[in-house]
Amino acid sequence: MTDPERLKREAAARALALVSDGMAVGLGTGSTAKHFVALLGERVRAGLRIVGVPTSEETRMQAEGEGIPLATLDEQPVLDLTVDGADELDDRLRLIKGGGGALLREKIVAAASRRMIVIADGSKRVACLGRFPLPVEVNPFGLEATRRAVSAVLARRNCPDDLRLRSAANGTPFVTDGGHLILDAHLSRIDDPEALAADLVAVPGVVEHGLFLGLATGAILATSEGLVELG
Ligand code: ABF
Repeated sequence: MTDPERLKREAAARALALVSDGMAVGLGTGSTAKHFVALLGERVRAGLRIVGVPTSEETRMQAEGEGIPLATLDEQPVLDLTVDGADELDDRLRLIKGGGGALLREKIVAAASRRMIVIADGSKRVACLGRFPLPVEVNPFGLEATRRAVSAVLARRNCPDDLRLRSAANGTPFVTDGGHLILDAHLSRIDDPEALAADLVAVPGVVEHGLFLGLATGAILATSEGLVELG
């Protein structure tokens, strides 16, 4: 296993210690969450009784393959714990998520969870959010009008107007599990995440954005010097 993968697995293994019998657990998406789901699968096969709620179709397929009992969020609307990755986090546990395109379900699941623990390697920790492009999930209807409205928000917040429609590997627009598109905002830094988040959700065509504010309750970061826990 490469060094970054080993660090991600260490963070995932620490998060696994937070899971106990009878819990409803939100299952994140991405390469770090994938380690968590794999380790959780081992525990389930050894007798742990939990129910998982996946945050993406990709995670649902992995969890099914691991033999983890699954429920929908409608069947299990309150979760004890969600464990998920992040693209960036700051020391106030504010996050950018959505690089993998699963931000909408990830945010709905996080908001339905009593605890939301971020697992990541230490490189994801930043002093100021925004180096990672901020995903803005939009309805395909009226894409150009929505793009202009999001640009106007960025101008008002003194951010660069660099919005790029995300493409899939085959060059066609990337489509989320919910059938939406993603505009990635290349901002370099976000000085006031709360204000930007409020402005973005006020745009009618915006379905969600990748700023997760006040949702994470803790973070487990694996660094070459060992595990760092926040929150
Ligand atoms: C998901 O996976 C996303 O919200 C985030 O974009 C990404 C992090 O992926 P990785 O763990 O592969 O860096 O949690």
